[in-house]
Amino acid sequence: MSTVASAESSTQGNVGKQTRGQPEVDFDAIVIGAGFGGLRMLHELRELGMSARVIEAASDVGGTWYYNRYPGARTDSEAWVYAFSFSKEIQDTWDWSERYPGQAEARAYLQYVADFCDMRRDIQFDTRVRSARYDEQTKTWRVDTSDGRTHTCSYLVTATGPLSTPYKPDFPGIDDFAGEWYLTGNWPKEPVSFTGKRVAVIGTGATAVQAIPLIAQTAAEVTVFQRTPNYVLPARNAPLTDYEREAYRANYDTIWEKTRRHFFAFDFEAAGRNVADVDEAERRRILERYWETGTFRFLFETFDDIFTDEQANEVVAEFVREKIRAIVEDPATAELLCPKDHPLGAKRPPLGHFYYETYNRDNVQLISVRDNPITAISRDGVMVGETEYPADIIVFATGFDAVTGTLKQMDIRGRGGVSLNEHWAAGPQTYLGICSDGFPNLFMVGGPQSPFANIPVVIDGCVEWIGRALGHLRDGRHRTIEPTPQAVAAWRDHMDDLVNQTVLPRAAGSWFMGGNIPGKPRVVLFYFGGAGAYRDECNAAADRGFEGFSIS
Ligand code: N01
Repeated sequence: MSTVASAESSTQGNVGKQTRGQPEVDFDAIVIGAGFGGLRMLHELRELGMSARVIEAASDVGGTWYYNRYPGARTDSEAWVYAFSFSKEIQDTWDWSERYPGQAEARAYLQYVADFCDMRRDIQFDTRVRSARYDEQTKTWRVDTSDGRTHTCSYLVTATGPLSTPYKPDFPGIDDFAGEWYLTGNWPKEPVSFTGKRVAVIGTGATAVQAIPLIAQTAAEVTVFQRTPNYVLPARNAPLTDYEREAYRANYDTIWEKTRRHFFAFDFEAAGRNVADVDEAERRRILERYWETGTFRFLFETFDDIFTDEQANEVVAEFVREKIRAIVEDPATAELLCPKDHPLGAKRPPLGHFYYETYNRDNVQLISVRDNPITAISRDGVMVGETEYPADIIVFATGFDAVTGTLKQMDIRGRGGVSLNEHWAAGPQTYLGICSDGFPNLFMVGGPQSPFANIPVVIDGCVEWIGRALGHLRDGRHRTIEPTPQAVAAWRDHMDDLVNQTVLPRAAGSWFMGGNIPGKPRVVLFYFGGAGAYRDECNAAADRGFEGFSIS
């Protein structure tokens, strides 16, 4: 394990200098974004002795934890694996207070890391990357930023996160709404008071599932507009004790090794059995046990065929529906909350903190907009056809233009001036989810076609691989790396093969497939072969001399 000591070496720009026979550039690398991905990448670049500038639109580090300040925002990963593994010192000195850290704590952790490693001197805040153009003559990137400046670099790394461009449906009438409205993915810094207010919440994804129980505690009324019910699994949050903190610190080597091998990058074990291997009584005992345990262990440590066998999936899905019917007192509301149109896990299941229990409150009502969609926002509330639901506050918990949205907002142009937008018009084109053909020396951390899994661990693998590629270029005195179109096409086919071995394609509207954004190409946006297998594939390509890449 590396330490942060070597990070003490300065990575100030090379302005006016020519380094290692390369053309004059301001920085070896420019990294876009100062969330988990950007900070981890900056550390890697320092380890390589490269100069770097991180450009961040927000006023501080944090990424998703900077913007998502909505009530109830917290991680769905357990604290000790929602962290960096590169520094034992950070592991030993940072104390997580809860099993699932809240937004403020997750953000404070990233601030702590940035300060511990003295990273801020290499981060330019309050600045947006407007465009980036690859110059074929000099084999460098020119990056234009919102402060009117242009920076040059040899390597451009995007670390913009898969869920960073919030999506708000374009309902007519919003401009005339007399109350307040908020978008969960861009929540104000000042606290929002719901006390005594009539609140409309649109959406029932992971964000709304976290926000609704808290909003309901102070609001006069909460009206939830649900288009698709989700399978909400109990989180079972709790404060962490000193004993627990000592235990995970003492076992970190094993924990990280497990996360690196696990399908979704958690420190979970495989169940070692399928649904059909046990009789009904044993099945129920296992499901009850993991329902009480909380976390996604319910999906991964109960049975191994939940994601691959529709019948097995349905058995477990029905168990969840039984739980919903048992918790929610009004049978009609319970039935509306029961997902029936997609298998369990085909859309990302949220973790709930008394989510279903919240529907037993007198001040909460659920409106299904599946068959009768929201048609407009009126001056006084939300219109569903001719029916008006009065509201003082509307909360849009309507998700993100996931994975590709933020990348496509920047005008990134590769060889021949071709834009990433044009190149990706029918969906992302990458090899390993890290590089795209026609875009030399562009790297993506947590980019499209990399795994959907516990993100810090995915980021770690991507960044290690990028570090390896940069080291290879430097050691071999090479200037550029770029995947071949053949490798990119094969990777896309591989994404389809992998997802088709699972139940995931059965959820038409999933943001995993671009299905939540009108007009977005419906293609699988992630590698669904498992985070461990992904690492192996990436490393194998590197071991074979960066097979699938042109290096010049
Ligand atoms: O977004 P979503 P999210 N009319 O897309 C509904 C991560 N996350 O922000 O399902 C009515 O899941 C939409 O309906 P439908 C996590 O990976 C992580 O909640 O498309 N409704 C859906 O109910 C998660 O999966 C954490 O039919 C409309 C909702 O809006 C991802 O972020 C916490 C509508 C959007 O749900 C996204 O979650 C929170 C319309 N016109 C989130 N348009 C943690 O780990 C959309 N909807 C802590």
